[in-house]
Amino acid sequence: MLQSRREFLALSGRAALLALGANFGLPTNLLAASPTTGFEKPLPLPGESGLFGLLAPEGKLTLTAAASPGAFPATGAAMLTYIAQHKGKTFLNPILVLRKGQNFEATLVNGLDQPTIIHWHGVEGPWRQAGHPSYAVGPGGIYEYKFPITNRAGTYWYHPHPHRLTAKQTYLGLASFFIVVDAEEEAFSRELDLRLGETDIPILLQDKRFAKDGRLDYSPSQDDLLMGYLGGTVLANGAHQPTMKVATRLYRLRLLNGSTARIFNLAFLHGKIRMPFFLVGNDGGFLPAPQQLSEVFLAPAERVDVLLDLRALAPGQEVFLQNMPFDPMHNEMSGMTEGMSGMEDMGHENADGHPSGENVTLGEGDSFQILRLLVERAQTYDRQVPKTLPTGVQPPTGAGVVRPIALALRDMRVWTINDQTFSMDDAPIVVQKRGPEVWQISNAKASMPHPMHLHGYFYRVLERRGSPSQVKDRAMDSQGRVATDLGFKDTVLVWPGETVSVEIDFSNPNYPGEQRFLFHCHNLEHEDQGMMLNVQVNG
Ligand SMILES: [Cu+2]
Repeated sequence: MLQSRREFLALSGRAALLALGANFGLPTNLLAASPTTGFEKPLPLPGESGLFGLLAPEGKLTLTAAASPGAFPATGAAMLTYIAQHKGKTFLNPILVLRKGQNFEATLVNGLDQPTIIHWHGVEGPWRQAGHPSYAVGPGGIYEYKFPITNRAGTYWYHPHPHRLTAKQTYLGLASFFIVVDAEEEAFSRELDLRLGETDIPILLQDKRFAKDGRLDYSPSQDDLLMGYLGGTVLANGAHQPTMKVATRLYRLRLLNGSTARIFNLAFLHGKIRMPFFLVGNDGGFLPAPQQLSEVFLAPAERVDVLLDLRALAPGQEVFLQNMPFDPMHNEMSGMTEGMSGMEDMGHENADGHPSGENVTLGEGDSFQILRLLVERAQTYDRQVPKTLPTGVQPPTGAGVVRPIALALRDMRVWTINDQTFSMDDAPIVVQKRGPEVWQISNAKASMPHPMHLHGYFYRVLERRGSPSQVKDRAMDSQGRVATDLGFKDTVLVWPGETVSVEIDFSNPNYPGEQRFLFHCHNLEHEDQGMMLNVQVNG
């Protein structure tokens, strides 16, 4: 495996860069302070203020993107956050909670030393409200947002989207949840006695590298830009191997992969036993019905909304949210060498083959623990996972203009969509008529998985063809769809060799005039390197 990796590096002349030896894990002085057993610090939970505080805005909100000293839970270093004041309280990266039908009004203040703009990921709004990079504002600049919330109830999020700076700014801290609620969703929560921040927990998963002083280190090599920037430490709500104290009842966990590149394969383990869990929602809100699973892939930008039943456990017992082994399928070299994986090995050795104590990294498909749920108390809880979910989801029809989309690597150097890369002023995809289209997104065999995101609209997944066995094994129907393909998606993971057909309804009447949205890979290194196209939707 490493052999072929090195062949690639030698071919591309990048071996020297790898040998520089970035620090992949927590700084050693910090590791010494927190024993490697881990799981001692509490999971940062969304409270009434502070980092990830719950903020249901009344009136206009100001979000200032700036460095916040001491804010980073893992090390106590500075991190970038969106800072907001609301009703006398200060919030950092507030978890915004909006009601469907409400007007959302916000001012972005750029307190950074470079351009920025906020993208409300999965939140419907006309393109000027959606954080297109052409609207990025410079240091000290402001941008005004105002639009009605028309989404289904669900777990959305927000992060920066300036061209070529999306990965860096998101990585350095600018990311949080945007939760939409409605009456049906509230009835569901009442029925299961769920409360946001207590038994309904948003959890942001991100992998990171650190500088020696504990600050986040975003310094991708040329190779990282091609493959994605992986970190050796996986954080939940900014904390490394935290513990959440729980009772013997049902919990709702809203898991968001906010990593720039890492794909997770998540499971809940009690000892060696995999706890079954119920997938109830994904990117675009509730599924038609709960799906019982034992593991789930979660690519960058995807969300899963799961119910976990802890009633079979006793106080003192624990469950770990864990990454389960899988093939990350970095097959970009398979034209020359078969059967290799890739990045997951590069941290263990320098490019010259000598083991390096510094470069301890986590392979994408490795097994590792992320979060501990520790049962603290017994509780009488008699609610049941419902058979159906609140909002009716009509099955997709598969009708509409068919548009083939090809994802590939050009000259071993740059990822392309239909052999093109991003140009701010061009719109290679033009939706002539505001109706349904079927996009057949094909990923080359010599490739890597690409989580493809569309702004402004949702996908309905129609089918998966040519799926690798680890995906095919999870198919729920003859179309090859997996559980997370049901319902509405804004980011769809396309594995090497796979063709994923999605239906997109472009007839949103709330977007007046010509629109210019984005279609891009949410491996943010890929996006910043140009794996992104403008999509013009005619008025
Ligand atoms: Cu990609």
